[in-house]
Amino acid sequence: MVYTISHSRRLRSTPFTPGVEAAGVTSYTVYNRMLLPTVFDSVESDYRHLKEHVQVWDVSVERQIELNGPDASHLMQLMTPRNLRKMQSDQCYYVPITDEDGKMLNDPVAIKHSETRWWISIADSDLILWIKGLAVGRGLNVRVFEPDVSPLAVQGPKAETLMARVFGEEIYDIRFFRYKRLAFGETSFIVARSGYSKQGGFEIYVEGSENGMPLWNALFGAGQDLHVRPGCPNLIERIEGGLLSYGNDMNMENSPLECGLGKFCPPAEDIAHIGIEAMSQERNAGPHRQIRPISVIGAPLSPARAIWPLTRDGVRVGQITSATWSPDFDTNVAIGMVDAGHWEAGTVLIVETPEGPREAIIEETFWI
Ligand code: THG
Repeated sequence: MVYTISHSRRLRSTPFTPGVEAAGVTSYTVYNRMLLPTVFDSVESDYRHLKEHVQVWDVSVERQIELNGPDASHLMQLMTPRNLRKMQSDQCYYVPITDEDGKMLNDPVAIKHSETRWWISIADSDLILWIKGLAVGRGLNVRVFEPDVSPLAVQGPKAETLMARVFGEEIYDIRFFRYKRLAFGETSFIVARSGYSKQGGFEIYVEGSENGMPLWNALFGAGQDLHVRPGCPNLIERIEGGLLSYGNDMNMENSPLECGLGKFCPPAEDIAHIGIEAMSQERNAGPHRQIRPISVIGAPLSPARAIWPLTRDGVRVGQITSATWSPDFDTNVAIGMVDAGHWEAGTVLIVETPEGPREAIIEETFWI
């Protein structure tokens, strides 16, 4: 089956789309109503290259929502169980966003500019509608809008070398999940040490769409000898690393504890956030199910496109939500949600794949 997706204003291109298309993108997905490349060469050769060299990723789909005004910090803390009290104005935090039942609405990265200005770098859900509703409903003095900001990620073991050539030696002083504002030509961008891979790297928050292609061209111009290539979040690498995908591995039926994000939300009764009652009840009782790393035994499987049910003695005990073959670990790697009593490492379950039933083993930790 070969088909294309019709483009229109509703399915947004990005400031880097001309570069992505000239470089020969072969597959896109849609994320926040915008194009997200998923494959350039092949998923496996993109994976190999990501782990050895350096890639430039158009992750404009990580749309920013700006909170701007006197109540910005209050609104930010209202939305997340993560304690923001000690967060500095050069930090980024991975923050679960929960509804009134303590269920996940999104799992963005929050970027703090100041007490009165934040960006929320969202995963794939219409979070801006919830935030605007909260701001209006609570009568908060804050503007909530999507600024013209498009993240470009530089990922891989040679990311530091490439970034230092374009932005200078200050790159080396940026710590994990911290940022600096660095000059680029006549303008400057926020550059954070972060990104949706475990290979290390940076995210550049490109302000002004017109600055997109000049930055793209500068990175490719400076990195020829480093074998720089365009890339994108890689399915194999992100499963090996246990990076969760909202809408795939969890959705608004799941809590942060179920998602294994409890470490980001230690109990803090003095922090008023939406869903706090539900979360403390769940913390006391323990979550009913949890995300686990799972290996699926046998020959290489095609990537999961839908849920694969997990059973034990014929009884449903969970589901695999992401799965693919891992060349480096020589097994099928997967992320799944497993019911309490069945998620202990070493437990053997049966998974129903499109290629038939297979043994599935709960792992202790993700692979990288
Ligand atoms: N970067 C930025 N925005 C994003 C993503 C990103 N928005 C969408 C999506 N990705 C949000 N989801 C995630 C998931 C995982 C991480 C970041 C965003 C992540 N996790 C690390 C981990 O789990 O090892 C580190 C978390 C931490 O220690 O704080 O990086 O990628 N801008």
